[in-house]
Amino acid sequence: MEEEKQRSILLESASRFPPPQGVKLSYGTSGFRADASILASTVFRVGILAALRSLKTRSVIGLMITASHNRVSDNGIKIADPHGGMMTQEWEPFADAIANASDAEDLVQLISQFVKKENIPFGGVQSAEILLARDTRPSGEALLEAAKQGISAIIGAIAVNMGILTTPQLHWMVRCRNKGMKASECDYYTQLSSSFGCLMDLVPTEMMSDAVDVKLTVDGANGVGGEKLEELKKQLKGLVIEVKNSGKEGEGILNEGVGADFVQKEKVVPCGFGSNDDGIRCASLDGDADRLVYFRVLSRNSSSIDLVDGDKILSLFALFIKEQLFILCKEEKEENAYLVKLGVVQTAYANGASTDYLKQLGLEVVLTPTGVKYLHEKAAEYDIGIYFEANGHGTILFSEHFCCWLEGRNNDLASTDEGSECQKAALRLLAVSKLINQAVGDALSGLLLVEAILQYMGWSIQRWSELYKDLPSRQLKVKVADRTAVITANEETVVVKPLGLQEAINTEIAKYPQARSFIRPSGTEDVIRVYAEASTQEAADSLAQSVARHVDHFLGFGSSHK
Ligand code: 16G
Ligand code: MG
Repeated sequence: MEEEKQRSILLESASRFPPPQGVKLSYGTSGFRADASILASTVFRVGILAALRSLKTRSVIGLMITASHNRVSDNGIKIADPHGGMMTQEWEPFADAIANASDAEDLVQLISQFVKKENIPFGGVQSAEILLARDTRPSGEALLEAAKQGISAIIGAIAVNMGILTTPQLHWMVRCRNKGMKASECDYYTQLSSSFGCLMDLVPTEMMSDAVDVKLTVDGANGVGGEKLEELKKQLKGLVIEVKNSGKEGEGILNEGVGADFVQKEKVVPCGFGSNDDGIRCASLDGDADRLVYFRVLSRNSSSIDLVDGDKILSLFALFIKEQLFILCKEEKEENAYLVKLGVVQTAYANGASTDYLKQLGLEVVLTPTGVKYLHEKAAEYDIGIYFEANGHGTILFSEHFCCWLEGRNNDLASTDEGSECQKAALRLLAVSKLINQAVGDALSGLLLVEAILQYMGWSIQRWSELYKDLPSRQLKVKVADRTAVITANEETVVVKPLGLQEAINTEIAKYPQARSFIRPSGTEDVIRVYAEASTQEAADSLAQSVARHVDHFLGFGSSHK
């Protein structure tokens, strides 16, 4: 009876959201993304999916409406699972199936089958709760309404509108709610500012020099990050932040010539920055503030920058964590010693010089395919797992087990060795575990950690940038008839299909010293991406060009190798 009622509610509400014609949607690396004008039905359906996910996991689920660094006219939707990470990959095929269901009948049929297969308590026997948020895109409000209607189409499901948030804020809230911890936006700012304050209080006095400028200038991509950073900075001591491209009326368009993606890919200053910023420390966020890169404007009369990308943020974090672990453990008696498993996770896009540097530090470095869900999963296997994509998305994960051990160690030290270097190291690591977002990469928390570490080291951005010298690289994209024709292996470093393409790439690579190149189908656009790295920029450019030509020859429109 209840099930009948549920079916008819679903049928009735789904018929109000007909799907767009002739479009095939795919959940992709970061949810569904498309031109906002065709997304209402998809968002409505993902609302249903989020409610089912909440029923199945008996936990709070998050639903974020954003298209991150993409154009302002695009939008997208993705789900945060109970632990605050991306939705489990096991549900992606179902997400694809319901997004592409041809009509309301078809949709309800798919849902009924899935609910039976997954044993989901359906028809009002249990309640579900979904936290909803959106970025600043104008299309967000109407899409949020569509998501709410999807959620309400499941009996017992409640949508809680959290308003405009950064993606990592929503993920953080979902995680906190499910752990029974404080989870409001205000709690988020308090946690970040107090753990940052703690790290700043632990900066050695001899490092409190003038070498590190207290001022940081941030490009907010004209998105939600700028607005939230203005809020956060009110609570910060010891750091002066100027936000440009904050998204205020008249300041510019979201992601247009601004933001972390633009700065990292184009390697030029974002709009609003210029000769007056020569030499100073600058950072750039992306449209939903889950990516962070730093840069320094190079000269008074050009737009060129010294880019400090995700790889260098990772290296700075790794260096700091390793040092604190060393201080913490060096005096431990051998029989008590706990061998902390520290690991670093990168993708094939990581600059070869960064991987060499990390290995020289004696760290374990592993690669995964592109996409946060893969890196995050791998990093979670360590006591402390640090992951970053070169594009600036990343974080540091601390295992529960390690955090408990660290709390215990700190308590012991507080009673036996209070104020010692060793205890300070324990306190720093505890502060980092609270500052850095445990759910997902977060530009705001990452930025505070960078700032605290630079103060600790007494380093300018230039000194940081000199940790190692990036190998010149080039990225290109090639439009092809069918990007799914490319199959890769070994964390995307080798092409398995089409046959013969990898051999062609190898022949090109062999022409240049210290060269590396790989291709992969994009997860967010209909293109094949080409990456090349070599000892000079000319060589990297030319290698990328020749690999792109092979891709076009094998797969381009009208190619003979299908
Ligand atoms: C998405 C991914 C990002 C990845 C990028 C690659 C998330 C949250 N974001 O933005 O990790 O680097 O896609 O894009 O997973 P591509 O597949 O188009 O190269
Ligand atoms: Mg983003």
